[in-house]
Amino acid sequence: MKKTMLLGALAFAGVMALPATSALAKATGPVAALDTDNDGTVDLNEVKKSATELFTRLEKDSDGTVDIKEMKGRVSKKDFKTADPDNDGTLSKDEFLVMVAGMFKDADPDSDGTLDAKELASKKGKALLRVTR
Ligand SMILES: [Ca+2]
Ligand SMILES: [Ca+2]
Ligand SMILES: [Ca+2]
Repeated sequence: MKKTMLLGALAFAGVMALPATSALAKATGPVAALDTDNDGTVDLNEVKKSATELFTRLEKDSDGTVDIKEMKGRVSKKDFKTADPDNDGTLSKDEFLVMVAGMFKDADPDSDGTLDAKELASKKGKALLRVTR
């Protein structure tokens, strides 16, 4: 009985492993796009990884910072200002990631450190996605 269950579990694991490596990944949407460890939720590390890639993409002139123009309306003027404590009109990668972490917290009302599909679909979740990918 035990052996059968183990074999069943192994077969199941094999089936589960397939979609993850194929182009037809199980879920679509923002969670699936960001969920690199495939646990069904998005944590701050996953968001930061994607946000870092976005920062590099936005940073057209490669001077190590993004200005509000390079942000292309992804954040409001007010939020940009808040994220720029040294007021030099640009966000360094550190400033950018601090902003992203703050928005992650805002988007996580149950404070469990992860965002599920519902949290990402909220207003604050969407705001976070705009600076994440
Ligand atoms: Ca995850
Ligand atoms: Ca700055
Ligand atoms: Ca949460």
